[in-house]
Amino acid sequence: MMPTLLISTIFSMKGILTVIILILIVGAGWYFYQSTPTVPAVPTTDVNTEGTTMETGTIETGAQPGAETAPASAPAAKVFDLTGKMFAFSQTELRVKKGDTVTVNFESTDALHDWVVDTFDARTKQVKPGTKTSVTFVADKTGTFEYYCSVGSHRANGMVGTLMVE
Ligand SMILES: [Cu+2]
Repeated sequence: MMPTLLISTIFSMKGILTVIILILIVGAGWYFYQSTPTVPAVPTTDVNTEGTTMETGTIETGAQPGAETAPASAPAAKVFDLTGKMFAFSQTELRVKKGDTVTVNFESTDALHDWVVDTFDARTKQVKPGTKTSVTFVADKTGTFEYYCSVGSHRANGMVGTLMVE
């Protein structure tokens, strides 16, 4: 009789002790949870508003080579209509801004020609007169790049032009 009573008393005390410990753990956890400081998660935005005016008057902002921030102006879609003949393009200079999506619509007026810029891996099909072709690419580098006709010796004969990415 006595041993049974003793054992049940010990068990019941253990139970009370367990409950107290649990309350302490939960309470401590709640305290730490409440006192955790809130981390501000708002990223700072560094907008480059620096603008320069180029001689043409059409350039609103200068491209920043190697800059980490995006250009102040949004990239635009630029479309050029060019024709080609022996041995020249109808336009010998194209100007765009870095990041622009450039589309060149090309047509030959005499023989087989195409329009190529190696740096941007931009290349139209070689087309005969009466067939239109086009190529679209993103001018993602600033600089001056030669475009040319890759048919025969047309390039060597001066069928070239300059793409300026500013
Ligand atoms: Cu050609």
